[in-house]
Amino acid sequence: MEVSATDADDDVNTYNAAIAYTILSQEPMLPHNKMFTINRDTGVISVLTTGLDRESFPTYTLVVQAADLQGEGLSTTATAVITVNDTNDNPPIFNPTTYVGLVPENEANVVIATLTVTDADVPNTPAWEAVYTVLNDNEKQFVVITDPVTNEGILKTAKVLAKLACGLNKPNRQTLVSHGSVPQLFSQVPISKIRSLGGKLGASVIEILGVEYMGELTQFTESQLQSHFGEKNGSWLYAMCRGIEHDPVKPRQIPKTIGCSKNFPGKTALAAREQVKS
Ligand SMILES: [Ca+2]
Ligand SMILES: [Ca+2]
Ligand SMILES: [Ca+2]
Repeated sequence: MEVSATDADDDVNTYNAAIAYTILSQEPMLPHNKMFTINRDTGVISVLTTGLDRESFPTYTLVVQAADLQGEGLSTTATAVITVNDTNDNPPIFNPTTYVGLVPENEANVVIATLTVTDADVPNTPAWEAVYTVLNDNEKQFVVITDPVTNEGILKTAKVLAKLACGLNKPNRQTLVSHGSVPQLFSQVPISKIRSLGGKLGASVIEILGVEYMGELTQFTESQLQSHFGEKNGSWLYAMCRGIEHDPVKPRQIPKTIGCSKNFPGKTALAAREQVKS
């Protein structure tokens, strides 16, 4: 930052216009009373010492003096307000550090616990937003998504596999799928049975790659899949066919419309009002 002052006096033959800058006061005077310095001749303000901490003191106000006669003459003051920019110098901290949750077996996408962290950096910036990772979940049975508003972590059961497993032997039997059995399971699961592969993307995967079952996708490299279906879809397919899903589960906020209809073709067509009533 640079402050400047002007003086209308003769600056060639006298010191009447020779301005010298000084800092008169600093607010707050913490952690030291001389956090900043000003160049006497140019008015450039710079940081003098370490210790600036946005989390403790986000702004400083300096009263700066400009005096002619090289600092000995007539003077005027100005105010310099300095804002300390945030850096990511605070880790997120779990509070509490232990959570207990209950979940029915074989249920997909069920909220188990809400994890809370605090981070002293500026809210809603990358320095503040938490990304949660489950470290000891080798079978990828759980996902944690970050609530974008509260920064809380929502621990859930993983989606696709669990959902697939609970649909496999409906309605009378349940199926447990361990991560190790994914290759065997996926060798028999048609691509279109996977959530979000039931439509256009799934159809083009089947057509372009000439495959039928989910397990067949493991023969392709991630970049091969990306070259056909785009970076995002490619990576997703690469992970998905191995039973890994990183895709966040988004909380549903707007109720989706539910439609229901029945067709009565040919002979069963309802032609008269009476038929509809019965
Ligand atoms: Ca800090
Ligand atoms: Ca910070
Ligand atoms: Ca942080």
